[in-house]
Amino acid sequence: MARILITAALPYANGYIHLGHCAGAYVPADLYARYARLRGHEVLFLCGSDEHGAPITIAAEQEGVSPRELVERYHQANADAFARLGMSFDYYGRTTDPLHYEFAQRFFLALLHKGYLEARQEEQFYDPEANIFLPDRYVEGICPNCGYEAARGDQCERCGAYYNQLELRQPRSRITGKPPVVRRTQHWYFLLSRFQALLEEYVASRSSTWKENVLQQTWSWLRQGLSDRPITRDLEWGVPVPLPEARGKVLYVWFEALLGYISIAQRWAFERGEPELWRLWWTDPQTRYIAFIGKDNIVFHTLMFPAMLMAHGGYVLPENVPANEFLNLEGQKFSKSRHWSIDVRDFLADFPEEHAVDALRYTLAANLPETRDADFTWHDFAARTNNELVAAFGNFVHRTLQFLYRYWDGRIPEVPAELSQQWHRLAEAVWQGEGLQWGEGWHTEERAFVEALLSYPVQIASLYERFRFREAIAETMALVRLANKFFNDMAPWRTVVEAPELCARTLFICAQAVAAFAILFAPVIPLAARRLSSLLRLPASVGDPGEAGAGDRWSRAGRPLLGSGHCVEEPRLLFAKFPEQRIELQRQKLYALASSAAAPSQTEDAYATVEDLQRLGLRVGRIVAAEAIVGTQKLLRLEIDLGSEQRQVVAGLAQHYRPEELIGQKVIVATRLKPVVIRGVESQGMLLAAMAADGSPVLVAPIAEVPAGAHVR
Ligand code: B3M
Ligand code: ZN
Repeated sequence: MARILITAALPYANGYIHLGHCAGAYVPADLYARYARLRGHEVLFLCGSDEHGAPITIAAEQEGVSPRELVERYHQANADAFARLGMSFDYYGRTTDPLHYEFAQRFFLALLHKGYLEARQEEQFYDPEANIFLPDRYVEGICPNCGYEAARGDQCERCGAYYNQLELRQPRSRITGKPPVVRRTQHWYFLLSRFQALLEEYVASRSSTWKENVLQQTWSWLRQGLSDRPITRDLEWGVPVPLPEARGKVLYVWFEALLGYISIAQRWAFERGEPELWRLWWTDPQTRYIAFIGKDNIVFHTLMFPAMLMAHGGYVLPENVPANEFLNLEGQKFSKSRHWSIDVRDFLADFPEEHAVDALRYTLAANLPETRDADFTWHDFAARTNNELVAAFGNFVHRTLQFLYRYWDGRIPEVPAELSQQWHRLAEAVWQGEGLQWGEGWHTEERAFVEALLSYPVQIASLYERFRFREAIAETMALVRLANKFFNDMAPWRTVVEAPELCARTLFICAQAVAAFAILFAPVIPLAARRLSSLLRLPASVGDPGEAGAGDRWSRAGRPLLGSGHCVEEPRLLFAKFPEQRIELQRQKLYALASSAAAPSQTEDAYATVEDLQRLGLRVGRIVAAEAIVGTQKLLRLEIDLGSEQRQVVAGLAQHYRPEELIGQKVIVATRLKPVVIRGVESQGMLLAAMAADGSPVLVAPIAEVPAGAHVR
């Protein structure tokens, strides 16, 4: 058995956790942690709140509270939400923990003494009115690369360029709105460039198991060449830099938050009364460390954190960093500012039923953005619950248990001892990777289904091991469909009268399948799995799939765990369908909230971006032919020369222009609109026209000679 350390990205304590966060890092991490426990591995699963940095101080200002009040509110709220969502963290800590301050400061000094930190004088924007040096997120200006007017101090949200804040044009302080002055200050740099070769070797050694999206981003940073990174900031709120000459400075949040993974292990050990136990997990080379994160944290976990640990020495490095892509919501990006979000706490308030948590976990897990962005829709949530959890899985379990209860008083039927013995032998062979030697006496359908019960757990385990959770869950549900097919094909409602022995065998096999599902579904719908385990009165040897210890219970799935005569409880439904009107209500609530927030406001989202404009593909065109469209009063069919090509456009101009007066006119055409057919004529673009005072359209044209096809920017 292995010792597996699992961390999930520490969410900023500046807002409520929403479903997008869950699909990014947290549900995958919990699936893997629960699976690993079921394999009998020793697991330490850690997470906690990231409570420093500009994301906290800006949110605190926006909410009119202190950073301390902000993190107190959201740390607790998120810890509660995660717990109710079944996130099985062994500890959910926080970076305002004094243990964290102490550890991060000691770590900083260790790197300083080892010569991996260097103090450098540099120029930085300073807001004389607010009397504060301006960290990157506190400066806005015109992007030096693409001209975006609301670019942040370190990276442009629109074109993605990284730059030094001093390169911003027309910079302004986000605190006072005034232009800042440039002042000299001193910051300590982590000499990341020193680790270029070691990191290339480290990443190369992991390339066969890391996900493509993680490798791409990591190698692109390595190919550009790593530069040293400032790891201190002129901020009040944060972990103070432990040097007398660094008064008023704190550790850069991304430097200390990563160390939070270690300090939370220290807190966990301390609370257990074994304060040194954390070392076993973080410094023993036998530990396997898996870091689950969202898409925009990759290089901090595949380059920055490993380099910090290499510099210090003695720590295990991430074996894998399985980052997910983004989850969208009803086709749009999650957005706090536009209220386009479903916070976990809101979901739990609207769906208080216990099976709703499993339904949400199942919906998210079955559609994780593992290799590309995915989309959460309320329709999918209802479909997954009603058609898969209720109508497939719940149905199979219920009719099996009901049959046992009705015809065998809830006892597992008697079958020839040879059947169980053979079955156990076959299971051993499967997990040893050997071929199956089937004996006599199996009906064709029995053998096919028992073979599936033996082979699927092996396949599904392999998918979990490779963090391919969508497929793992799809395979588990595929096995459920095979179980339903087996039940239907064997028709126990008929054989109970016509062939009772065959019926007994059918129900014996189905009961073992139900027991298998209690294990195989445990990582993704743990509450239902637990309820099912108690319905089955699963013997202690199988243990509660959610608990640690008790060896490799996963490999027991698919074996005849329930002996003849074993008594199960009276069946109770595991899931209930969600009625359409309840789902429709949620959709309406989402749109209502979003439209209230979408009222013209000064947030970035209200602005279009230059990129939006460019997507229209505006170009100069020359009208070379024009004619009225027969049977319409308003429409003209135009042929437009765009230099490299000619387009046909339908325009509502017939009441404002005679066709002959348009010939030769230069106009502006939106060329990248989806072609549409209007009254049988395909229109491959749109002309720009201004509205005159009387509302009539006046074609917009260039005021000087430009060639047909010229791009409009
Ligand atoms: N808090 C970013 C985020 O919330 C950052 C992760 C830190 S992990 C050490 O996704
Ligand atoms: Zn830009």
